[in-house]
Amino acid sequence: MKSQNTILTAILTLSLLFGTASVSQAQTESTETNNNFAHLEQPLHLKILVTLGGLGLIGAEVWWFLFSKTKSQKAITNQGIQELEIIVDGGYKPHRVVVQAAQPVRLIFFRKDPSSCLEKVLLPDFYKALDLELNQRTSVEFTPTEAGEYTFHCGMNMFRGVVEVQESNQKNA
Ligand SMILES: [Cu+2]
Repeated sequence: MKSQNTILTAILTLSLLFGTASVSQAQTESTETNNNFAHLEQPLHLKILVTLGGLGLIGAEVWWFLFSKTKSQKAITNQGIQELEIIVDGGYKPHRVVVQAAQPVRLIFFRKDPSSCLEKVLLPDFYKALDLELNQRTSVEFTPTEAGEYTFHCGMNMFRGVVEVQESNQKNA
């Protein structure tokens, strides 16, 4: 429900923005015909600048995705449980968690972000759903049986993280 509302709001905001843009465009055009301000059109270098800015943003985003993928963190085993704290603040930090298979895992979500988007975290592969209280730590425990990559995400699937389960290398430990 909430997600639908958010999407609706986003669409409304966008259409408002476009609406405003076309109105100002129309005004510009009428000014052009009425007065002698012939050069109201934006100069070419400005257009290039805007285009380059956009490309730069796209590049930054791609770079962030590639770079952030390497930002993984290994869980530390404490009394037989692999434990790791994940800060929930504009996403999950770290958003890639490395654990060993066949050993209990405890993830502690520390929510610092008031946005309702992040109030829930779901780990569908482990059948877990958590409600996160603001400025509190909420933990979840599960034991991954097979190596692989398992995603966790917020209620609307906008923010995601990965639990990377590695083949257990200390079976007799
Ligand atoms: Cu969300």
